[in-house]
Amino acid sequence: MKSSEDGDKMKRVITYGTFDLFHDGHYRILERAKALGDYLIVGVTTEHFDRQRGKLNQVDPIMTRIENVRKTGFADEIIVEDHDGQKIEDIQKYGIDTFVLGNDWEGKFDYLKQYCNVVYLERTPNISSTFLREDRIRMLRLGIVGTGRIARRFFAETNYVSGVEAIAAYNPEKESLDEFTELFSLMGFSENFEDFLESVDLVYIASPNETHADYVRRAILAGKHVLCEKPMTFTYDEAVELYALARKHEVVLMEGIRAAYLPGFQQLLTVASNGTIGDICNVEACFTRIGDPVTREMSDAKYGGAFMEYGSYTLLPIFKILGLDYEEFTIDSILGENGIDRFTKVNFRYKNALATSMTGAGVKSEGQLVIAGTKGYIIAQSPWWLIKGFDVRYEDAERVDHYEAGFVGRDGFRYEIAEFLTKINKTGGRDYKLTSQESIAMAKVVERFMEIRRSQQGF
Ligand code: C2G
Repeated sequence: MKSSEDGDKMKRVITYGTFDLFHDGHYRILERAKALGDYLIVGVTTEHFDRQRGKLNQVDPIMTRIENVRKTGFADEIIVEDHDGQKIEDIQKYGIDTFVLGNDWEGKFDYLKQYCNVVYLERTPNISSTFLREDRIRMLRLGIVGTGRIARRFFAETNYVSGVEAIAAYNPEKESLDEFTELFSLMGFSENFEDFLESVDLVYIASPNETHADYVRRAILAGKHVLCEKPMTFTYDEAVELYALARKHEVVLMEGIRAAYLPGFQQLLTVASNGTIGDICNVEACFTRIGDPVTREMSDAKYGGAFMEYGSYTLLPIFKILGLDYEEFTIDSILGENGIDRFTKVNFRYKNALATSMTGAGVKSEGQLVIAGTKGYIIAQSPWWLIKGFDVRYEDAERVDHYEAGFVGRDGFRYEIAEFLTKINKTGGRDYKLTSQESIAMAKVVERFMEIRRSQQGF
């Protein structure tokens, strides 16, 4: 182990964080970091740096966050972290022996091992209310239902949204649950769903499609805010019922159609509506994937398949751009060998426009979103559901206006989570990114799709 520059044997430890809405998870990591040496330096992030690294929704200003770290009495020195690459500089500058972060960052900072020890301490699994403030905005405790692939990606992104802490997970399948909770230091519940609900303020539901609605209902009845993966329900009536139930219990219910919350998608909607391409005549959205044949979406003839898996994405731009007052819609699918729909087209007729949703599972096409107008068209290339930019093109093929509206992170979950918190904390004004009416309208198409597929499958 290195000693510090002036030759003293004092062991120097450094740790970093936002320390927003200070809670006992923060307190405990500082306490344990301090115990690893003689001198603890704490780096507190600036708002600008957090924005740059894509951390959303901070509440406390930096002075408050620094003051909260100071009050613990563990920090011998507090510094400000304001740029990428600073950790390497600080470690060398301060002669650091040990770098500490919580194990929600496990592996991410291993590159610092060439400079000092890197220690990931177990994050505090169940933050208590000891440090939670009484203010309107407080740290909210999140529970995750389902512990599969999507839940893992979702969990990683919760770290980038301030004001929420994932603390618990639920899955009746114990093996998958244990693996997940061990990996992320969460409390695990595999038996009583109500006990799980009791321990959290809000839930994210990422279980198999057919279990969504029941979990949503039970969570609402327990007074919890709910973010549910799409499709939330299979019927129009059930969607109406669940949103009404959420209103009655004064909780937020949100369907997790990630594309709706991405900054680039908001910009695309603006350009589509501000006259740039004139009157809109057609919207065409396509999403296909040749997935692994053993996955649920590729093999479950009842609840999987192309439309169930990707239809929420392709319906989204249609409903956002042309609205919900279509005159009629028709659905056509071809089935694969195992009974799933391999390719499904939904055609909408509006008074002055047409639209098509195309989804494929086990088939590949150009996954693009094209919006045709009387003055030009918008084209967002695959993967437009993770939109980072789009073009506006005109009759004159030479003329192309390019719009960049990227997002930070790999899969954009943090924007959806941030929106969920904004709604809960009522800091975001009117609900417009994905309204309950739009979500209900999607359920209506899903319902019709399921009827047709059942008759095609012969049951
Ligand atoms: N932490 C913890 N237990 C919790 C929550 C957080 O041990 N229940 C730890 C985190 O792992 C981190 C520290 O508390 O080590 C500060 O967490 P945040 O304020 O969320 O800051 P973070 O975004 O983790 O900062 O340069 C910034 C750092 O890279 C990460």
